[in-house]
Amino acid sequence: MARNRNRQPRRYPRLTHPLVRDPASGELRRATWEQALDRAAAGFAAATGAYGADAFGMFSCSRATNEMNYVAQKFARVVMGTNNVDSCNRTCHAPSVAGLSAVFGSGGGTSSYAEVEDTDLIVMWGSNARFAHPIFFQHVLKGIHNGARMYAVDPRRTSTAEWAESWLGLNVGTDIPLAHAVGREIIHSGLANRAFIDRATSGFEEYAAEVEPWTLSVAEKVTGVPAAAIRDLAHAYATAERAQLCWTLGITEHHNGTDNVRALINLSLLTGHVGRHGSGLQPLRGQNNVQGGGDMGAIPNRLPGFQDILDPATRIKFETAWDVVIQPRYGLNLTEMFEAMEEGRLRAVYCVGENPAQSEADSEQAIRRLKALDHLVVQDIFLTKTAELADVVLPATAAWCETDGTTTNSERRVQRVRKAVNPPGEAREDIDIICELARRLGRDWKFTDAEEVWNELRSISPDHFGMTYERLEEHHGIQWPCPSTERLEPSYLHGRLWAADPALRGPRAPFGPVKHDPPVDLTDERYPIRLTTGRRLDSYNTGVQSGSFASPLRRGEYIELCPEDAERYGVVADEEVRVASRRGAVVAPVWIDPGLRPGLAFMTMHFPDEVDTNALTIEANCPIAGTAEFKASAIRIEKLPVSADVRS
Ligand SMILES: Nc1nc2c(c(=O)[nH]1)N[C@H]1C(S)=C(S)[C@@H](COP(=O)(O)OP(=O)(O)OC[C@H]3O[C@@H](n4cnc5c(=O)[nH]c(N)nc54)[C@H](O)[C@@H]3O)O[C@H]1N2
Ligand SMILES: Nc1nc2c(c(=O)[nH]1)N[C@H]1C(S)=C(S)[C@@H](COP(=O)(O)OP(=O)(O)OC[C@H]3O[C@@H](n4cnc5c(=O)[nH]c(N)nc54)[C@H](O)[C@@H]3O)O[C@H]1N2
Ligand SMILES: [Mo]
Repeated sequence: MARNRNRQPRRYPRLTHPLVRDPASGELRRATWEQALDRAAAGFAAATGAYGADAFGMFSCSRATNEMNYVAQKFARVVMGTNNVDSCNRTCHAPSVAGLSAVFGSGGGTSSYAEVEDTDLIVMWGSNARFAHPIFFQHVLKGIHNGARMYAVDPRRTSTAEWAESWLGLNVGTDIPLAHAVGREIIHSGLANRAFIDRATSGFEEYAAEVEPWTLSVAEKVTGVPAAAIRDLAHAYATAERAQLCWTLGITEHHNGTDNVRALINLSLLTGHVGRHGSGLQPLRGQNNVQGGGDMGAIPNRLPGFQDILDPATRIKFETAWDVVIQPRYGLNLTEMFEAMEEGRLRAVYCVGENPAQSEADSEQAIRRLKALDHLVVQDIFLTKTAELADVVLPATAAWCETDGTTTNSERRVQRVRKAVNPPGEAREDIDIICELARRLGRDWKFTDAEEVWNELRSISPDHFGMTYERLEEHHGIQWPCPSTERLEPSYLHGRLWAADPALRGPRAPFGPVKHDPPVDLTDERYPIRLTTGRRLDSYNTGVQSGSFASPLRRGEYIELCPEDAERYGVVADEEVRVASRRGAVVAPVWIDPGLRPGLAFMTMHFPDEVDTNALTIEANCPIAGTAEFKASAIRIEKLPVSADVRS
């Protein structure tokens, strides 16, 4: 059988000089900065000149600094005149932001990392933090050491679940039934926090009616989790003095991701586990600065400081500061921009530090749409698959070691990053490149350094006003909100909900009576296996950055199956099989994981040049947040004819 043991991922060349597509040969050729910038700017001007400002879209980099994201969204809004700006938040935690904002008015996680060390219960729901958030997980381990209990809710018995007191191995896409059964059990056992519900929430009766049919035994049938384990989680969560409910993509990357998030928030409202030290909600964010990118306004519906574009007073403030008229409507999000490419409404894209040709669900469709653009400019540190499709490729510095600035982590903590090494070749800072393009398109922008950008942001974002670079150094990072230069706010959000004085309590937090809605890509006789996709500790996203080092510890892509399924399909470890979904097919070797359950398979997204997992996934999007259902596809596996071995 074909063996893949020694496969190593593709290494991407670091970009050291600009590239421009030669019209005669169709090839990307080395160009001077002047040539590349002129060509990039001319293409943007041509597209918007012919089709209007909304024919332009910007993808902003969640690996880069806050300052870069601030300048990027300002470029879209001020230079190009559109709110079409977004980032990778759309593919991961947009449902968390949408759900939290709808309930609390703010999209940030409510607690701090340190609070998991000082709590009584940690619930890791759809999160493999041991692999994907190893720094946060150190705090979790300290919490367990300090006596906290931990529960894990995940279809797979993950490395995170290994540390838990109880693992609830649910069927993919059944989180709402599970959460509703937990809620019903809490209500029926008289463990709901009536005082908190009465004083700080709304919509309890409607919620109680919605969860009423979800008895433990009904939920057991739908979720696959034993009734006793559901009951145990309900009692542990409701009776804990303090509890942290943490979630990630197992909750959000579904066609109903925002509803899933609401189902979890409901549990915190039911028990009062929010707005106090040690009790809160932690959506552990994805890329190192995806929180900051959104905070800086690199999203289509918010201006910097998470201020709503639809609010006229906010718009006037920014219009005055930026000397521009801001469109009084939300722009297109990343998902909608891809749909607009298909329909010919979006003609030019400026893609900074994103690799959508490999990270979007249904990659064949995504590549076709990118190819249909009149003008694609990619600004990256490596020659990615997306860059290979571009008209102009601009080499940037790597934010994490070659630039100055700040980033914001998932506990809302803004921290300094500093330039440690010089960039290779002719690579230039992201902010400088954007300003060069702005100058060619009529705005004479020049920032002396990142601090000047930051101070401009501070002047128009009350949540950041108190964070001078000096104070960020002094306090080793500061969490937002930080409206004053004199004091620091509590490390957790929404303490107002507990205020004795109703006038200080602010708006009530509404329960969300959401309904179960199973995955869109149904399993059937032809596609009997549920495929879920995710991450491993040793690799990063589409592998562009992590692919550049070779490690004997790292295995490439596999289709992971449980031993029973391997036997059922007559396949053995390392055997190459064809994996097919309703959208595409790939060939991958088999890995046997006893942590999976029958009918469930797992693949990563880390080695798309070798095995393009996203050729299989479905672009079924959450209507509220636009996030695709990466976590639930239907597949089948087929044995390959013996002659196929020859290819390896
Ligand atoms: N090492 C490493 N770390 C990373 C990354 C990386 O690529 N590599 N990427 C970063 C990014 S961008 C992000 S967004 C985060 C993501 O961090 P995580 O969300 O923790 O990572 P995933 O592995 O994508 O998914 C988490 C878990 O969801 C489970 N799951 C699947 N379907 C369901 C379901 O229906 N219900 C429930 N409850 N769970 C389900 C999966 O089995 C998986 O264990 O990680 C960040 N950190
Ligand atoms: N099947 C499947 N697909 C998924 C997911 C899944 O769970 N399953 N998860 C989704 C999620 S959560 C995410 S976040 C996306 C990730 O999707 P992407 O963001 O498209 O993928 P990355 O590989 O993280 O690409 C980031 C790019 O930024 C570049 N970069 C890094 N630093 C800098 C810098 O300082 N400046 C510039 N200009 N560029 C820089 C890197 O070289 C890289 O090309 O994938 C999504 N796709
Ligand atoms: Mo992400």
